[in-house]
Amino acid sequence: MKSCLIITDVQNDFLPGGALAVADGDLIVPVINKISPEFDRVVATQDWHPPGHVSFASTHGSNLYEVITVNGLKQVMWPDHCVAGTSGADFHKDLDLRHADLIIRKGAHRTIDSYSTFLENDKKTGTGLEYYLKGLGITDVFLCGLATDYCVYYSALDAKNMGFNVSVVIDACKGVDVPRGNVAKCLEIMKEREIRIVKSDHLL
Ligand code: VGL
Ligand code: ZN
Repeated sequence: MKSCLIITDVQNDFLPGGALAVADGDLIVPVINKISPEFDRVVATQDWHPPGHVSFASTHGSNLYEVITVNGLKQVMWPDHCVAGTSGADFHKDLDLRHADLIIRKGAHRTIDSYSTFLENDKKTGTGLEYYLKGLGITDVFLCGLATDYCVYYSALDAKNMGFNVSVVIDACKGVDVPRGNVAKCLEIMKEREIRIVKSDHLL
């Protein structure tokens, strides 16, 4: 077995005080720092949107958290967040990235969102991460970060479909829970797909 930890979107805009803050999102930072030396490889991701991105309510004049259809895809209307190069898109200042081998940015195309760090929301356009990991002989992918019910969830499903053994380190994740109940629903679906839900102290 060869393992990789994927640290998902631990960025200022998803943390308390940020544009799309996940409640208690900062509490996972020390947990991630503690586990990250335990893996063969570590990848960190950044949500990295251009101004006027398709996922921003402001782009369409829509209400926040409304779901609209754009180019045939359902799209949640988020507040403007993680605009490329802004402080909101920076990693949390205490996130220890000394073990990170690769930083991958996603959602950078104006007309398509990318929750998953493997495939954009059209489920076709790859980010290259699948082949990076397969090229290194990684068999087991562990996911942590933000948000449990969006980027972690869609990344976990894609990783499983791509043939990796997949675990979500549940105490190293926090969800946005939009709409309410979404985190619980996503956890159920992940368990059905044989994605393991593990605790950080089982990895140490
Ligand atoms: C995310 C909503 C919008 C995430 C990204 O990182 O889970 N959620 N963009
Ligand atoms: Zn986003």
